[in-house]
Amino acid sequence: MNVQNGIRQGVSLADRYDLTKSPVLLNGTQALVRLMLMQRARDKAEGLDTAGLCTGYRGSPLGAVDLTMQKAARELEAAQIRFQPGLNEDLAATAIWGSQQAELRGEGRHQGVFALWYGKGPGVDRTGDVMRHANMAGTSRFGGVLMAMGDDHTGESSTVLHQSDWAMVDAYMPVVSPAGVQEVLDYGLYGWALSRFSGLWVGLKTMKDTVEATAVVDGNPFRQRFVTPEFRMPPGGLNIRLGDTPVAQEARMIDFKRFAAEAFSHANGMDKRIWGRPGAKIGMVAAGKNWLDLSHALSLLGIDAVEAERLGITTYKVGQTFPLDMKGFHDWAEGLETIIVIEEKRKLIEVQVKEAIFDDRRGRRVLGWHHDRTKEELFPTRYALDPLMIAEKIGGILIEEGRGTEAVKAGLARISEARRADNARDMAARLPYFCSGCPHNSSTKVPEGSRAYAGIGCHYMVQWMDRDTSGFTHMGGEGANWIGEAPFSTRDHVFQNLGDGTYNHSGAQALRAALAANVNITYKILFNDAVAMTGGQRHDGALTPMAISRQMWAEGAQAIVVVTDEPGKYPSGADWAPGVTERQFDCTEQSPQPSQTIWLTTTRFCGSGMVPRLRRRRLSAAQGL
Ligand SMILES: Cc1ncc(C[n+]2csc(CCOP(=O)(O)OP(=O)(O)O)c2C)c(N)n1
Repeated sequence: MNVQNGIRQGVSLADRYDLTKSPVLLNGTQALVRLMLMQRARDKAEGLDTAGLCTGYRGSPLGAVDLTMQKAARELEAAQIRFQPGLNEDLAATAIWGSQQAELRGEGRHQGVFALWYGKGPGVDRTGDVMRHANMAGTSRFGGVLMAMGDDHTGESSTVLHQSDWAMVDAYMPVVSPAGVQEVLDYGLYGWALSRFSGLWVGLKTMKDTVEATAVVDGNPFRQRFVTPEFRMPPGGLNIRLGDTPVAQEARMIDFKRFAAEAFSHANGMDKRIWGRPGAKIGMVAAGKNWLDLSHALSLLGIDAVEAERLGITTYKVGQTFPLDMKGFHDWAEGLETIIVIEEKRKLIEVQVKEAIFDDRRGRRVLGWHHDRTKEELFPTRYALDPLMIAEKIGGILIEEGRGTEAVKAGLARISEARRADNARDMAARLPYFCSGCPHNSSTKVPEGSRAYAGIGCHYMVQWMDRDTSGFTHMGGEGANWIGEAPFSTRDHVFQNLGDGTYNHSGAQALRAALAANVNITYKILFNDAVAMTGGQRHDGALTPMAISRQMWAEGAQAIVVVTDEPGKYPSGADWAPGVTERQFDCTEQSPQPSQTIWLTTTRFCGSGMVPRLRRRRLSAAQGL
């Protein structure tokens, strides 16, 4: 780097994908792009002809992966990396499974394909079937699979509070948990190395705190060297193969792959003692975002590395949260009397720590969700943790343990004073609403006496407007709930709103189910020509109102009405399904059709979910769902 008069010369935004430049400024999503480029560079340097595939589906906190990958198309292409937006998450994962099969039959163009899947937590959930199958089948030797799961622990931008770690565990996938942008790079490269070695898909946990963050990072692709552990491989190894059987796959998974992942973590020191030394009595364990929280909490209590050592405290940063490197953990925990696990949401590290020391009969205590003696809740499983709360809990434990120094007490007093002062009042609060001019403003109105269901998309917001709309389903279930409700309801008809992006992702299937069950429902397919809420992406494939009408007609919809803000917008020869009628926008009219009607509301304007953020907690439901 050239420095003149204290000013760095030659720094440009283009550096972020230039592997000859480091350090670089990256946000977490850009780091995923650079990560792929770095993997290719490492392979090339090893003389390996590999290629890359990135596919998945948008959703916060990974809503902009597709847009970011598309912007980097030139760099990716030059590195033999393909970006392919998925139609939905599970089909994208199936494509990733395919990428691991490319060399199986001697037809491969490369020696391996390293692959990156991305998706929001609910997208992980719907992908469960593929994850299990594909992880059982395995990865290719010079390929490897990373699954970047976008987790929203506080439901800020989601219809549900979610955590994907356990979905990964359920499919026997190792999980790595970066604590920021640097570790998205470091753990990402580790993840592919692990995936190649163990034959497993690897989960890369991302959260808004770690991926919607920007940092100056060391972007040198060769910064890490991975060690291959001594491991007794079964005949045929652990990677994907032809002619496999489900029984053999399960045995390979249980007897070898899981242990290979543990051995790989140990050999590469993924979990580390950070502060303190052997002989310490109190140990604190955390990973990812909670590691950042813990570091902050300790600083609030006036504890730094020197003070920790003096107090007999040691901290342990876990990089691979599953499977936990048991040997590494035992080495660190030797001599400890009290182990505190700071972990939000459903406990993953805590249960493994308890398993690790269950038989050792040394009376070591583990405090996590609950205090072991008082049974009082320490680190709740609901919602999330924050540094203040952690500091309060840890400060209390240190006092109990006779290590409550003046600095710790002063830290606690400052926190309690700050809480009393209520010095962080909300400056503004308002519920999110549609962008001005948004078509959903009028298209979500219902006739008097009717009621509607919402779904996933911007129109979810109508639930807190005066629109007689309450209740919703997950993405792609829209209207299927009425199949179960209708036979037991005194109401004979409902409206169901369905965004065009959701229709494309999976909603068409729910429509088919409603038609097959012959329930009385009017779908309003809200065509705004964008997947608005996640950033206004174009639809994958060619989706037009005409095509939807033909699809629905072929499925057997009884009537299809095009409701538009501009009558006559479509030319007389437009390729509508037979019998389609067009009418001007008035969604408060009673549907003239008896049942199973599709209203296709089509408009031109979409502001793509650009609701201003005034107050994140209240507004975020409108941001990305
Ligand atoms: C399974 C799943 N994947 C992704 C998301 C993230 N997500 C929330 S809203 C949305 C866009 C929906 O687009 P569309 O149906 O066209 O509605 P619009 O926002 O345009 O009104 C997406 C992808 C999600 N909620 N669930």
